[in-house]
Amino acid sequence: MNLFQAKSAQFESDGYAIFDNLFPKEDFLAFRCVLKAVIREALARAKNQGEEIPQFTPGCEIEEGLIALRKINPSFAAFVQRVISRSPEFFRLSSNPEMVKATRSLLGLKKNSPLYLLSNGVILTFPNDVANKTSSNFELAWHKDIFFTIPKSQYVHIWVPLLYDATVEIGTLKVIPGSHKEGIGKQKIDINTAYNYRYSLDPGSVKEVEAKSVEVKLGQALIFDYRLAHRSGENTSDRVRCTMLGLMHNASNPNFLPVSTHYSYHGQTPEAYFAEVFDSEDARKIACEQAAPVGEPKGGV
Ligand SMILES: O=C(O)CCC(=O)C(=O)O
Repeated sequence: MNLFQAKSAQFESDGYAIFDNLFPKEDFLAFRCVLKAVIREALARAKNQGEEIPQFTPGCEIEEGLIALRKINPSFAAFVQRVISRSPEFFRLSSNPEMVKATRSLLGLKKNSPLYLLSNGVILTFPNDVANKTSSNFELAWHKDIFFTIPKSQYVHIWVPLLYDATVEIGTLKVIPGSHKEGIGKQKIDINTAYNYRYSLDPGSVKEVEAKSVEVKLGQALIFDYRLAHRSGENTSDRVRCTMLGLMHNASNPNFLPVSTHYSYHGQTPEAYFAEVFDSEDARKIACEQAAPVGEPKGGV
């Protein structure tokens, strides 16, 4: 049995598999450097807006600066999360060729079968901050992602630590091994909550005693079946948990349909800008209609 066959057997029985040494060290280093630069940018913005920035140890932008930013205003941490999630350094990690190869093998696909990446983003979870469930602080209850993405699609879920090993203390992912065999499961919808928390598993249907915290080392990738029940662990460390989240859909599946996305501009929309520059009534009309955002991608970016 070769490595991919062994991983596929585990994926089939438990619903997940961990792959080792997928990422070159320099890709993590490049990501870390850019993350620090984005944090410095957010700190400068906060300062320009009159916020008082606490002193922090030089070089400790991630460990101290990011936490300080979130305390000043969660929107600064959200800025960091949104920018780093669209950085070339993150895209390089999220389309790592070895991870793509592993995905094709788990989905039983051929070498060049088309895959479709969706919901790729960086997830930040702040230490001991469970009460603040916002887009810059992920803490999800038991769920499956089936209704968060393309209906009836076949895909894998990818979860990768980006800065440190994902230990129980830093709040690694919890899963229920084998729960993918139950399919969609018993789910509930809550429309009075942020989008990331909308769909969850009925607590009575979750076999909590079978839950397992899956520790994932830096360099490894956790790849799991789209039907696997999973939830966030609690970050009880003093560091920010920073992970890659992404879905890889099998684009050869007959039910697969690519999406069109709507952007939320978190400020002025292009039409409002057009109206400002050209004093256009038509652009102003559209800008007013856009007052409410249409949809959000998973990950809250
Ligand atoms: O990283 C986490 O804490 C949760 C991620 C997750 O469950 C998801 O994206 O579906």
